[in-house]
Amino acid sequence: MSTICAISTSLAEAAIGIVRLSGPESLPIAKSIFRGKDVEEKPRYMHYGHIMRGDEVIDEVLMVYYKSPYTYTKEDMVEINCHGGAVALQRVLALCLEKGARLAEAGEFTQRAFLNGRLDLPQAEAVMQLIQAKTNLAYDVALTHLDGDISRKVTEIRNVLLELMARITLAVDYPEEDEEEISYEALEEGMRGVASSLERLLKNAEKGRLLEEGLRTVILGKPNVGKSSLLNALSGHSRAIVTDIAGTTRDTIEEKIQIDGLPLILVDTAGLRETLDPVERLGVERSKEAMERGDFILYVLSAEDPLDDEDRKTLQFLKDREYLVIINKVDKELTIDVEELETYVDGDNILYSSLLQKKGIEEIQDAIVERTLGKQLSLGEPLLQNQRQIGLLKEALHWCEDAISDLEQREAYDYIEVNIKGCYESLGQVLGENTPDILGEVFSRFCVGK
Ligand SMILES: Nc1nc2c(ncn2[C@@H]2O[C@H](COP(=O)(O)OP(=O)(O)OP(=O)(O)O)[C@@H](O)[C@H]2O)c(=O)[nH]1
Ligand SMILES: [Mg+2]
Repeated sequence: MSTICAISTSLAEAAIGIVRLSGPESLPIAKSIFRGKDVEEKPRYMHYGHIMRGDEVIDEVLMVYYKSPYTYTKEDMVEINCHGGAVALQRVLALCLEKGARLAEAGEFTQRAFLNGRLDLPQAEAVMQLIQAKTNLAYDVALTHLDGDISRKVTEIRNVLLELMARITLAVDYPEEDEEEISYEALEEGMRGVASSLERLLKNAEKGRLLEEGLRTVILGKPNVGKSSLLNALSGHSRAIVTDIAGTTRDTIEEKIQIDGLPLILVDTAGLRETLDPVERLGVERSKEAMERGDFILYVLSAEDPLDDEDRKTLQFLKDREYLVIINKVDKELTIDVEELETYVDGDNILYSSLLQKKGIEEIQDAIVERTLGKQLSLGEPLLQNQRQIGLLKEALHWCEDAISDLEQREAYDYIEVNIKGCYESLGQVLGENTPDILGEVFSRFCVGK
């Protein structure tokens, strides 16, 4: 294995920067360019000294030696804490290269950590996700992946599959053993359990997508109820024009915002009403399209307007959607019939605001987060975002569904086993494995030689 090195920190002007080495030659290379106390004797200690090219001082540094296998890559590693900024770092790096290290490729330290078994593949992928996270929420999700939540869940599912395969193998290959033969019903039940676990993971992954792309949140309601005021309140500046003229917003307006790290694409729309004005009518059409394409709907009503048929028509659609109803203008007289409203929508989804007086905005923000990601995140199920993993899970689900339909048809066991094995192997690829040791598992579990 070659020894790799790289600048592991930013090249921007900074107090310190780190050049990192990994591989068997890390220590010899480091010793050949370091003048200071002997680094070999005390791993994990910071050693003060200078990086030298012959008699020339290159930089004043602190150096740490990490002894294999207790390192990030499980190989011998050295970290040289140099002065920050591009010059010092590039000088030290160049010297390491001269002494025989090779420039690391992108992600190569983490790749080695994976190849040497310190991280599994989803954990290695989580490292990249951590570094790339743009919001607190995305970062927290990546942390749960680094902690191994994906592997735990996938392994749990695989263990079920392994058990089923082992019992099939036993029934097919060793029919003379008096272990009770597994029934079609039991197999079917097992595979249905696996299917629903996979479906849950994939459904959660849909939430993961929202974290990356942003939750399309469409603000709907009749003219003049305060839709544009809501967009402005949530985005914290005057993005959309607000007037007391009904029909002010004629086209959909989009604005990217974040609430507690949840990225949102807010869409303000033209007020819903029957109108003869051709421009406004087009706007209303677009509002309806936006409603279709939205992940989440904020339906705004005015406290002083009774519900009308236009409202009723839209409210009916909300049941099947993720939504909140916001009764705005509560600074005015509350003439809206909340009881009737509750025949259309869940009372828990109704919030009150006075955007004019800046009241109720925080409650709206909290409710959006809670209703979209909050609940999901606290469930403790992994929130997958990685397309490779999602693709493999879909593949696994496919095998699983094939197995179930074969079971329903009472196909031969070894036929069914192929599908179960396909499912198992797809999941193995999630973890970065290729060859499952099924036979070993059979013998260890069932003591056939007995
Ligand atoms: N009293 C009161 N007025 C409000 C409140 N929120 C908004 N308004 C006023 O209501 C009027 C309409 O607000 P907008 O935000 O433009 O309403 P809209 O739903 O976007 O209207 P259209 O774009 O025409 O469909 C403006 O004059 C706002 O100042 C509120 O909480 N209380
Ligand atoms: Mg408007």
